[in-house]
Amino acid sequence: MDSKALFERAQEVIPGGVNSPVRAFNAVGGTPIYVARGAGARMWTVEGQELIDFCGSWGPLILGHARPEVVEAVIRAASNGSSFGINTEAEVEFAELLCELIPSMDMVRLVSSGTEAVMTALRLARGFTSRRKIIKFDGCYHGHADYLLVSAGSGLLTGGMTSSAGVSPSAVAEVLVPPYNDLDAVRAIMAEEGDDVAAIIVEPVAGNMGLVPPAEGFLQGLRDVADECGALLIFDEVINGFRLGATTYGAQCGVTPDLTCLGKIIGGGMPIGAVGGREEVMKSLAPLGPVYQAGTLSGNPVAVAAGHMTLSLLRDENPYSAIEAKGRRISEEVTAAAKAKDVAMHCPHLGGMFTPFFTEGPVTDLASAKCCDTKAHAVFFHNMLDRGFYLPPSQFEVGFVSAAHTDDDITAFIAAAVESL
Ligand code: KE4
Repeated sequence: MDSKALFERAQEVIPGGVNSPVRAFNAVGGTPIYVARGAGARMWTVEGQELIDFCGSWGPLILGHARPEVVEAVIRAASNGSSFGINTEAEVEFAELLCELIPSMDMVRLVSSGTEAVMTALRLARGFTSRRKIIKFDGCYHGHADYLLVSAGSGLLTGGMTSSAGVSPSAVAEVLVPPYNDLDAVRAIMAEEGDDVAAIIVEPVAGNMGLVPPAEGFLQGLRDVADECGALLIFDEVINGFRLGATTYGAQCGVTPDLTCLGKIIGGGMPIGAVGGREEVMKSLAPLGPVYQAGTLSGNPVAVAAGHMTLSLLRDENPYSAIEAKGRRISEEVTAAAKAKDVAMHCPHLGGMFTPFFTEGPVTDLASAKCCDTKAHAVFFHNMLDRGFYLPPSQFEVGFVSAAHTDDDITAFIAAAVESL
């Protein structure tokens, strides 16, 4: 059955035909693809079209699809039982590995998604500080918990929404939303409400309005203002974690958060999330402390096996400088090609993360991201897809180079991008 027929069938039984809105191709138009299998940097659609994948399942697949060692670890774990709902040695070893690789992480709680990790972190912050307010940034996306669906990025921004139906005004009344990279706006909020702000949560490198790195001094400024007001600083590293090195972005940039949320890469493609940080804060979590949190499949042995193998390979193989070099090539050569063809597009990168922004100006926050010509992006997306390259189907997401992409893949990508502009 081809993608078109599958999508028609899917829409009969799944809302919008998808299990996550961004997969519906609404931002780029056309029928969404259906994938039959993946291997390394490639995926094959149900029609048999070979695609070089630069979405990487929205980030988890930094080692590429079906990395043999990860597959074997999953098979080995699953053959011993998929879930027990009671403790295993594997989850202890994985928690120890996370705390070994992330200096700011004294303790960690495993969950099953990035959304769960963020929900837990914010409940922890409110419980630990006995405060109610949260600061999150315009255009950052932290999963789909009610109170975070306010001026969020990713699928909401892609769909032109800034919040969601079904979210009660009271749920978001205590969420304050300054522009990303605007430290003065944060200080102004803190001057008014600082004594009731439980936490500032931020994507240290924003990835849900496209790639928007922190301005010089922004993260340290957040650390300082959080300390001045007694609020916690939470780094949502669901995208950033293990992206630029075998640790967190916080560890690499030298700004230490109180809590870090993880997901994506740490599960190696399996459902996993984690929240960890200062022991004093983490010990507020049940059953030790008064902040409740739970999960049937938390610390699931199959997901933990995939994550442990993935992080071990990243630590031992250290593919990051090779990934960065490939990301740099894409950024420099695609941006140069757009300039040469007088196309209003530039393609910043950070490590293996990149976004082709269809706008003249720099993108430093949500307002500037919204200047992008999403129609031009959609044309580029399909031109690339027709040439066998799969990018995230949204202007407000990030493309990912993996350890599985070869130099030839990058050369071919750039050639196709030049033709597609
Ligand atoms: P999940 O609940 O989807 O595992 O994680 C939520 C989340 C939290 N924090 C950040 C910084 C995130 O980027 C995400 C999820 N990312 C999106 C894509 N940018 C997931 C794709 C989708 O929603 O289908």
